[in-house]
Order: sequence, then structure tokens, then C-alpha cells
Amino acid sequence: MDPLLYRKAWININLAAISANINQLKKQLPNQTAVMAVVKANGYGHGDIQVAQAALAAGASGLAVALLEEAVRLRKAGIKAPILVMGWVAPEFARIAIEYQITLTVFQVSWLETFKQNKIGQPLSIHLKLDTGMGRLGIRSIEELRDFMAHLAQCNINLTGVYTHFATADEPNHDYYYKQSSRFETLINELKQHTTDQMVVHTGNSAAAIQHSNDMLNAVRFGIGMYGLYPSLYLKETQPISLEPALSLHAKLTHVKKVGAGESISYGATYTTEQEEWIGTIPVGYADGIQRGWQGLSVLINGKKMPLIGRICMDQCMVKLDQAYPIGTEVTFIGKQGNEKISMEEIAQHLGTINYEVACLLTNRLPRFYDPSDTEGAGVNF
Ligand code: PMH
Repeated sequence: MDPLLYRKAWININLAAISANINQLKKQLPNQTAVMAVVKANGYGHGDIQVAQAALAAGASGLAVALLEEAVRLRKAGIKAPILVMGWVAPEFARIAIEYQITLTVFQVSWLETFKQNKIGQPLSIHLKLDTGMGRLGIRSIEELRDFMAHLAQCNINLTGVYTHFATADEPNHDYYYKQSSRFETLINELKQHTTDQMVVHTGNSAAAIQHSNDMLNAVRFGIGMYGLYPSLYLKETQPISLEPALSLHAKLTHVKKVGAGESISYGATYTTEQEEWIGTIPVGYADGIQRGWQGLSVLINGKKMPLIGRICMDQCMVKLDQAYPIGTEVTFIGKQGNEKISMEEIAQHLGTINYEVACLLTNRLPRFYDPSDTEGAGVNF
């Protein structure tokens, strides 16, 4: 069903860009390294099901999410590819993972004990998480690993993969990356003493996949780069790979007026006109993910940058126009108009955050469109 579009505000997702980004990475990776598409958090705000389908069609061999809920949602949408849940899932829900053929991330002996007590008939597939320096989830020492493997032997579980996650792979200095890599190797060597199972061994996120392509073992977990966004400003500047952003965000002016000098705009009267000015009203606000911190950023109208002025409201915000424009004139918050563009990175810098957060915080109130004819707003008629 098409989303309702009574309000003139929407997101375009260019799925061809998702495919192109996967192909760019694949060109750089050794043949034996597969791509897992990371589609957690509603595909970083881009739409999990649509991105998953596009990624699989472009040659991704599996999917990764954070929550069991996210994995089940993909299965219910008819997606058959392997899905890894990277977050911690309570052992009580292992039955759900088995029912939907979803792979869980496991690394705790206590987890295995609860799982064993629940006496489930069919085997569960898991990937073992090793914490080599992220300090978040996973086994850290050889002793813990031995203990885990001893308990695993008593469980109806297939160990189908093992992985770690890098904390600094997006940086120019690789020291910590190498420290983590070497810890991983030590733990993997120990693991091989305890099992002969065929496992998918994977370490890399986008940054590691881009900067250390030849170290990437059996698979990479490609998140931010798949969406055409760089994992850090350093990688955006150095561009070791060419990525194309998939998301653009647009709206149409709902009101245009001329105000006299010395008039204030929006809550708190934080902006006061210095002279007569044309002011436009746009029907998006912080409930759409355009946070109050966006005040002072620009939007594109008529191919030109114009500043958002005054406080951003819940559902609306105001822009200073360079002239009168008709109601219904297109406004671009993220993306291109003519020769100008506004990137998620520049928004993130203004907000003091990262592009990941800008994308993930765009709420579901903004409808997403995937048809290529919509990518220039052409398919959106009002
Ligand atoms: N693997 C794991 C375990 C992750 O948590 C993430 C992203 C990825 C792969 C993909 O990383 P990329 O998007 O940089 O390619 N996780 C997060 C996070 O927890 N906070 O920001 C990104």
C-alpha cells in the first residue's frame, strides 16, 4: 500500500544507489568475502524491507539486524536469506529464532545454561561474538572461550559463525584496529582447538571493509556505506571508495509571506528580521526528526541554499527566502537541487553528531518512496 501523502513532505530512497554502493564494495573485496547487509533500525531510517530486498538483489548474501523483532519482521515480509541478530536476545526467545530460521549472537555460559534447560528439540544456529576491544558484547579471554565451548558441546546448537566488531576502523591511525585484529586471531586459534564446524568468520563493518578490504575473511557487515554515507569525515575526505547517498528528504512550502523589519519568527522569538523579508513555512519539524538543532542549517529552494530561521517546531519550520515563491515550491533538506547539495554529514557536523544519527532519527511519520520515478520528486504530485 502506498503511504498516505496528504502532507507535502517525503523521503526518496534511491535503491539503485544501494546496489551501486554494494557493487563498489564488492569490487574492492576479495572474491571469497561475502557482504552481509546491515538493515537494523529500519535500515538506518531508509526502510528495512526495501533495502534488504535491494541489497540481496545486488549480491548481498545475508542480512544483519540488532533485534529479534527486526529479523522476524523481515521473515514476515517473505525474505528467505540468512539473518543474523547482532544484539543480545534472551534465551527464552530462542524458540522464535528457530521457528523463523534466524541466527542469534551468543557468548554467555549462563545463556547456554538457560537454553539447555528449555530443552528445545530443533537446533539453534548461533554466531559467537568475541570482544576484542569494543567493550560491548562478547567473550574476551581464552579461559572464557574454553568454558563457553565446553558448555556449548552440551547444547543443541550449531555454531555457524564467529565475529568481532572494531571500535576505530574509521580512523587514519590503525593501531587499535591491529590490536583488535591480533586479539581476534588469538581467540580464533583457540576456538579451532574446540570445534571443526564450518563457520563464517567476519569482523568488518563498513570502515574496516573499506580500509582493510584484504583482511576481511569470509564476510563483512556493511551498514553505513551501503546507504552511501561515509563512516567518518576522514573517509569522506579521503574517498577510498566512491559511495552514492540513497536518501533525500523533501517538502513543499505551505505558506509564504512578507514580514516587516523587526518582526520575530517562531517560539522564543529567537529570530528577528533586520529588514523586510520573505519567510516560507515548511510542514516538517522535530517530530519528523528535523530536530531543534537544525535551526541555522540551510535547505535548498530553487537550487539555492536558504537558512532555516527561528526555532524548529514539532511539525513545521520556517525558512528565509530570497524572494517570493509560490505555495507548493519544493524544499530539499537532504539531497540535491540543481548544482547544490546538502549532505547528512554537514547536517551532522552542525548538530555535533554523526550521519548515522541523522539518518536513524528521521521518523516514520515521513513516508518513504522507492520508485525511481520519485527520486526527483517527480512521482509526488499534489
Ligand atoms: N556490525 C555491528 C556489530 C554493528 O553494531 C554495526 C553498526 C555494523 C556491523 C555496521 O557498521 P557500519 O554501519 O559502520 O558499517 N552499529 C552501530 C552502532 O551500534 N552504533 O553505530 C553503528
